[in-house]
Amino acid sequence: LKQYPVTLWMTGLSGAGKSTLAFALEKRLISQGHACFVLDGDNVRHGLNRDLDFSPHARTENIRRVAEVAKLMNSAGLIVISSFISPYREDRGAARDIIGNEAFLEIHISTALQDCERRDPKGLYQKARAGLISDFTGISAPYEPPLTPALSIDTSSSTVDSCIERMLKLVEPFLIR
Ligand code: GGZ
Repeated sequence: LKQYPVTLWMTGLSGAGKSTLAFALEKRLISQGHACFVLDGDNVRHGLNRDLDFSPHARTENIRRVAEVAKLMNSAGLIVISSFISPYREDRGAARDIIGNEAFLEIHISTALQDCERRDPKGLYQKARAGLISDFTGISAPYEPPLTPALSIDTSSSTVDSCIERMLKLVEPFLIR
């Protein structure tokens, strides 16, 4: 074993930078010889969770299934980096209970709504403002920020590299050289 398998649970708005940081961190960990895997909307919502939309109930079920998969991957020895909006505090608490408190590291990607909306990489905020997407997080659906995250990262005021360094420091105690 080259790591104690933990789950880095990233939460934050669409466009906050979760995926960018998740894949950059995965690349760094793999280059150091650590087994890890990113779970995100692209590999989960198109397959396992293709039956789920963005209603509150479906988001809760999305997060529950992701947490169960993360738990399985942790028990297979992998470090998991999960990258979902996971807007509800209660759902993240349930994920923590499933994964295990000692293996759950919550990271708030805290980039402000106005910065996410200014970036709007997929044009989704513009569509949400125009009423073309309903229940859009930050616009017409809630986001409940974590109260006591292990780490809080605002990607509008730091480089990707400096964000990665902070996440590496957090996971460092769980890496075995
Ligand atoms: C929020 C939505 C919505 C609505 C589609 N609300 O920036 P993206 O595009 O690539 O990431 C967002 C993704 C969110 O899926 P999650 O599984 O992370 O959400 S949750 O944890 O709340 O279950 C966004 C896109 O899906 N998207 N419609 N209405 N984001």
